[in-house]
Amino acid sequence: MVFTIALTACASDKEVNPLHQEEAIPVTSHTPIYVNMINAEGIKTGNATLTETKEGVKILLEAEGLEPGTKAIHIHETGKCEAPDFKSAGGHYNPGQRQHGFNNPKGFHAGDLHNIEVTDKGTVNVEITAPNVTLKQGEKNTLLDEDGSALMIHTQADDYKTDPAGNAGNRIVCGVISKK
Ligand SMILES: [Cu+2]
Repeated sequence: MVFTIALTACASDKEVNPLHQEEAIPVTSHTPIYVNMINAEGIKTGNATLTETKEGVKILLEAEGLEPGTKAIHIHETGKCEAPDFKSAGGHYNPGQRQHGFNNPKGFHAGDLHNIEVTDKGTVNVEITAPNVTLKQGEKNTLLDEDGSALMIHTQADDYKTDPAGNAGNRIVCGVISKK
């Protein structure tokens, strides 16, 4: 019975969850976004689950079949992953019109993220928090704008400084972030 009530509340845009009313968190932001990650051959190589939290958007990323080492990962501006080069995803998501890089005085992009480590087995299994974006539609920094956005892994590490893309090399894995 309690479960039924919770489901009903989730269907509404404006209701808060009756089970946690003191927190008054909008129910829509609880809906996770599931992302298929595809490689340059267009084959699924992993997945990501994005969840709205108080700290920002939490990204749980799992992937395999990658070259070991430190890799850049960013959120790009367009939710379109056309293999092999993924240029279709555009530049970094940057609603604040800043330059690239955490160590750039004119930085950084909302879509900038910290590098990830791919294991010797070619796998990655990480939790990343993107503090400057949201899944709430209608906000200036939402990942779910009209054309969505994309989660992108590169061949090399991000130097956190070089505009516009941190010298991160080619785009190798891409996943569309969108409402459906
Ligand atoms: Cu990138």
